[in-house]
Amino acid sequence: MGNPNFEHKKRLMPKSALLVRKYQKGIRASFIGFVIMLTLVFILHTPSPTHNQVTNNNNNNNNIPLNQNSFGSNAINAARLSEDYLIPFTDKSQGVTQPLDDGIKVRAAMVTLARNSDLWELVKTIRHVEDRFNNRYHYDWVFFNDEPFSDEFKKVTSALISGKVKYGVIPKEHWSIPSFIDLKKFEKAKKEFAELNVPYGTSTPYRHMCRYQSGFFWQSELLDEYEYYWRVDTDITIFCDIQYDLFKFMKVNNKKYGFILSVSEYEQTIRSLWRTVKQFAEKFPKYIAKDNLMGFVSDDDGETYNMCHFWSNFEIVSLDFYRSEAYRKYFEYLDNSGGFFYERWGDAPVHSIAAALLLDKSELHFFDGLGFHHPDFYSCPIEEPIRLQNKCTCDPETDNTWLDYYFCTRQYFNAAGYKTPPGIDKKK
Ligand SMILES: Nc1nc2c(ncn2[C@@H]2O[C@H](COP(=O)(O)OP(=O)(O)OP(=O)(O)O)[C@@H](O)[C@H]2O)c(=O)[nH]1
Ligand SMILES: [Mg+2]
Repeated sequence: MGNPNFEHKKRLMPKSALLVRKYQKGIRASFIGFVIMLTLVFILHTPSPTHNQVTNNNNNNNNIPLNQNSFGSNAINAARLSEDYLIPFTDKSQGVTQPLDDGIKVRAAMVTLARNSDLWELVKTIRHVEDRFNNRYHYDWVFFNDEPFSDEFKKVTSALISGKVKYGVIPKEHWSIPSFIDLKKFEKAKKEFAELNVPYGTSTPYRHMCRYQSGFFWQSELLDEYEYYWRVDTDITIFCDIQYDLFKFMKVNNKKYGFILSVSEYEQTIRSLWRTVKQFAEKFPKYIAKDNLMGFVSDDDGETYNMCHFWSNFEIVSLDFYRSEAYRKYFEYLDNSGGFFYERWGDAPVHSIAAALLLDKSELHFFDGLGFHHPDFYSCPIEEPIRLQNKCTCDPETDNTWLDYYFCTRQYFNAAGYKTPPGIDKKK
């Protein structure tokens, strides 16, 4: 007779429990094995801490590791590898490719010229650029000012930016009236501009700004470590997700000058600019590129300027282009003529004429699919599937890109020999 209690338990136990008891050892061993296997799988698939840390600090070398684990980067790559990923018609007609993120960045930075008083307008701009682009890449951002930046400016901007931030004070000689300027002639010019109601025609700081953007910012040692820059003005908006690295794009496609909008210049402000450019070209023909883009800036093969220029409040440029002997000589020549002061030459026509004449036309690029605004004009991608894919928030009705009056993007496409997208004729 056995133990009555045991007998009782035995009766109450289900059959499965009896089986568990029978194979207890084997089950325990399999369970431990399973746990060990799970732990190994987990360890092998977790990136090492050193891999995670590579990004934010940084960026003095050519091949800079990009944090693939940073927000969105892998997701964007996955989306872009899918067959459904669309690139704008204009990228196809310009024959460019959008690079995939491979963990390697180029040496590049956003650059902003700003006053302390621009801070609260600028913070919105920084958010646009960070949210739509830089939160995945963590590129540096360099600020310049003709006065020291306030502590508040530095504190607020650096809190918003995901890369390294630098603040530079512009040397006096880059932001003052040079000794070769005849002050009486300068005052007379400003009076005349006041009568003509030329925008910023009487402003001296505005002239310093245009001259600085034309010939000096790229000389700053704060930019020595970079190969490309994106000019971000304080008063711009980006409307779409930018799903690729714009700087790497420049490099892999061998581009030196990238723009988004192109417009006509106010003729009064540059009365003698083309004459001066022609003198420069006659004196230094070796700097004029053989396969240049003269057709963008002139309708009569160089005789006169047609006022077309790239709107420089958005430009992504190879700094080596500005640092080149050709561009330095060009700027020096223009500057010595005094036109930045006696007239009111803008950096936009100065940059654009240089890009059109000193570069090979294949080295320029029209950016599409980004969505951009600077008062008072908009770039909003013409193709709806692109706007939806890139989560654009601009109203397509506002787009000025393809208007054939005052705007010059069609001129650019014609001069460069690229096909324009279907549908632009509705935009006349
Ligand atoms: N530090 C400094 N920055 C300036 C000065 N003037 C303009 N800037 C900056 O230079 C950039 C271009 O200046 P804007 O005043 O916007 O010139 P603009 O775009 O030709 O003119 P708007 O059509 O009025 O916007 C902006 O990022 C300004 O914040 C100045 O006197 N000092
Ligand atoms: Mg502006």
